Amino acid sequence: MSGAGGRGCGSPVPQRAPWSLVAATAAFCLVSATSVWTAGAEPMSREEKQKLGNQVLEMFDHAYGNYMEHAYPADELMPLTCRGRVRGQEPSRGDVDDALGKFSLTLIDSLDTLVVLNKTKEFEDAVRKVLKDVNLDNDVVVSVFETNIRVLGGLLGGHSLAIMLKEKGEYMQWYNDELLQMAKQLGYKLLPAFNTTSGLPYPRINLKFGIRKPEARTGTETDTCTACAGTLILEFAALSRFTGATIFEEYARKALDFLWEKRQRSSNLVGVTINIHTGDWVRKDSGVGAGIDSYYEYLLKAYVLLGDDSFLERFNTHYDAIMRYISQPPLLLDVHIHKPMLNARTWMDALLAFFPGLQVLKGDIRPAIETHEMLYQVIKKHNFLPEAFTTDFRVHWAQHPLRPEFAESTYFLYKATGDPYYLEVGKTLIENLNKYARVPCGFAAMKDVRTGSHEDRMDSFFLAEMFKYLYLLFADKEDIIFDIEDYIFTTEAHLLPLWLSTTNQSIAKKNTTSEYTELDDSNFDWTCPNTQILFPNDPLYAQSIREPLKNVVDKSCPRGIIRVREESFRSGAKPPLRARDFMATNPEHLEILKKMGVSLIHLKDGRVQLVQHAIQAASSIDAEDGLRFMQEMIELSSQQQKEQQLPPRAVQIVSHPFFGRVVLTAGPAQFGLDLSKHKETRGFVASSKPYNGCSELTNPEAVMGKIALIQRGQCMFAEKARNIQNAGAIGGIVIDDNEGSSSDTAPLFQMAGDGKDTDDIKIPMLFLFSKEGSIILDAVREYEEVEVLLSDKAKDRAAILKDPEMENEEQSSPENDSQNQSAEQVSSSSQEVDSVDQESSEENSLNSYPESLSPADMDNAASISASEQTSNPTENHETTNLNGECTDLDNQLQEQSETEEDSNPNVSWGKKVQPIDSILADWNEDIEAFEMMEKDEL
Ligand code: DMJ
Repeated sequence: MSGAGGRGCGSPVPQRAPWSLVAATAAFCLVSATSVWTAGAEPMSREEKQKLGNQVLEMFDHAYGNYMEHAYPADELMPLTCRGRVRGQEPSRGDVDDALGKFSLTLIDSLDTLVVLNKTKEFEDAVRKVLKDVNLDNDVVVSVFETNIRVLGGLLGGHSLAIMLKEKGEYMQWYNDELLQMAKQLGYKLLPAFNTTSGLPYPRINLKFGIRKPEARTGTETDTCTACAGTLILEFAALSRFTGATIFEEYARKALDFLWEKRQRSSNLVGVTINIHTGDWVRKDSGVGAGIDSYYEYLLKAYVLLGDDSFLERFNTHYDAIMRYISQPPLLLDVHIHKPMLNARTWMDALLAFFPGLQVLKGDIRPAIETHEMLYQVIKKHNFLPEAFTTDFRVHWAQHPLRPEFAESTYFLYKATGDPYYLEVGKTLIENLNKYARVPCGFAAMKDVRTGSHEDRMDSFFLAEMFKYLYLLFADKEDIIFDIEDYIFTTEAHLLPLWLSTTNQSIAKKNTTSEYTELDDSNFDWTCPNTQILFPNDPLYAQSIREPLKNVVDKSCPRGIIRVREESFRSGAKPPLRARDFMATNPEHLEILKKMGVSLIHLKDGRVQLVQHAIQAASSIDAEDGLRFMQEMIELSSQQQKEQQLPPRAVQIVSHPFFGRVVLTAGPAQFGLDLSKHKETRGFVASSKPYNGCSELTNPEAVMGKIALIQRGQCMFAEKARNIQNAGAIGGIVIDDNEGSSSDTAPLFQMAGDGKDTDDIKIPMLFLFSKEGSIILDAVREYEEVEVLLSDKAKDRAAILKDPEMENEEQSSPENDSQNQSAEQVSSSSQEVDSVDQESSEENSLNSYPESLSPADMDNAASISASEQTSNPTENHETTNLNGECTDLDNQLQEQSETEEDSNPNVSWGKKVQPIDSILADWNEDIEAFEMMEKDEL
């Protein structure tokens, strides 16, 4: 099958029409959605949609305008300090900085957004700026993946729309493929990265010096992520087809071919990280989020853009595996590639939020609706999707860099279902962005969704993707100056024209990869569902799928999901001892441990360690129980670690000209007023004298009724608290004396007591690192009267402004945006104070375990020396049912597993007998994988 055609629902496909659905509806097997919906959630009026579309335009102007005014030609805007982020001039943020190549990243990433948002004049100006100012030959090491999706993709998206506009005859008449020439230049700069025997690219390249030369400072890496190597084909093929230079498409295909060859053959899954020289999987966990996500996306979209069947066959094979092992609706949980019935994590990352959108493109709507609904409930709880959250929907990693994936899926689901519910979802996203992320100089990433604190960061993908998807969500056909359905979205939402599939046919012919096809039709079970089945004349279809999930997040089981395989569950026997019930003082429990081959070691410091020696177990079944018990302990320990952490707190500056816009992440104290249980404390700040607060204050009149600022050091936190309390302070903020420290770079901790009874301390105490503290100190210098709110979570600005005085003040201050800008600047000046070493007892890590028995100590203790096991584990699945109630699914699982086994020749857990050394090898791999996961999480 050639050209844009390819395989489509088993019938011959005309050259273009079906794919014209792709960009807009992303549902190549779906009928246009709006024709489906007739009832259900209240329809949104055209006026309301237009109003929201205009709001998106205004927000884009705010983000783009501030970037152009305050940051350009830097790569990104730092919205809190209102300046450009220039690599080398800011403290390194590690890998994140590899996207920055001193090539005006945000401008290039924004090009095609300007056209989608109907800002043609601005687009024309932006293209001229790119051509005039952007240098692609900088001595800087960049990520091949990020440079491809953001810069090459941005240039190609810009070129695609430039030629479209030129053809229309009004704008861009001067344009002569200059962006394409730049793209080609960049393409050649990236090619040396592919100089490996495998054909997988090195993860980083020096734009000026390439790779493996002494000046290049890169080329010694051995590993890359699967998405990094597998997300090139759209941009590289487009470059080849636009220019006629075949080499780009060839290289990208070769990398994809290699990944396909290396898939784990029995599960058909791929790992997160691969060795670029040997092709060995370095990380064998597998999901649809971080590290793998767009590899899957590009297989399906490469099929759509290039019409090559082998890409669809590969995608379908992987998709089948994903739905079999990773999809546990509404969750998507990472598993091990070689033992896919074993979950590799108990948390999900935010990047997987793109997956429902991809499922729409695939035509598998039901699980897309389910996962999207679950994600939406997490968002409603925290205003944004945290970078990672647990299976019981607690925050695992609280950051949120304004990622667009959820908006992307919302857009595609709306196009597929026409359900106005998704417009309401979009409206919520807009509201939350304006309420919580908008700052005077753009939009700031959330440092912590729980407190509402910000990070001085606005990533380029926010402009490339977020505004595009939000605008398109509310736009009618006539609101866009071209037909969006003629284009496909790259992973960075850049637009590539579908007509590329029929351009340069010689390249297409030369590059078919069908020789890798090894599959039969049974792999296509998930392909192209009939729209009649998807929407069986039922306009309430999407709603009926969401309904049972209504409270899935709020009512989730506290333990979340732990999926472990267990033969004894199959036969109906109860496990002898669950980790959560275990008590080290219970003799019966100790007896069971012994039977399972688990020994209890009392460590010198009073803690207890568990070690399993399967060979010491009473039987193979007991040894297996022991293994499961140890796995549960590991899960439980990491959960308990998190539960014992006091969440961070927020210091919010509420007085003029901040009005609640500045939120600082603060560490809590283990003593004093608990802000999570009590109402927040609000007051003006005053510095204590002495500033370290280590003796009776000499300025009680200044701190009386106020929140005292105290410097860290020289005495215990509790002593400082007592001294300021005695002087009449209503709260205290301890500011780190470690110059330059920041919650960006140092882990937050809680202030411990002094080992004595601290019940006498009644006021709330919070800790700020020096960088955050200096924002308050600078504000005091500039405005004298600075009022702050100490709380567990930043308050909505509307609530802050309820104070009528404040409301008047803000209204009467039209200039306050620009004032805030400077006020929000993080001062680099620091206090002239002696820094004194802290006593170690003063600081108690949030992760510390003072108690004598903690399963946390068992993480590394699951050592298995030998085993007499002969039977293979099967699966036990404890999960949340669709009504959100906790339930034990023994019986259901028994049935489910049996059906699975019948229908899936690859799954034969309960039947096959695995040799002992293979079991041991597997177990060791598990333990390695668990340890690895702990280390490199995302
Ligand atoms: C974007 O740069 C791309 O969508 C990429 O594939 C992964 N996600 C980021 C934004 O979150």
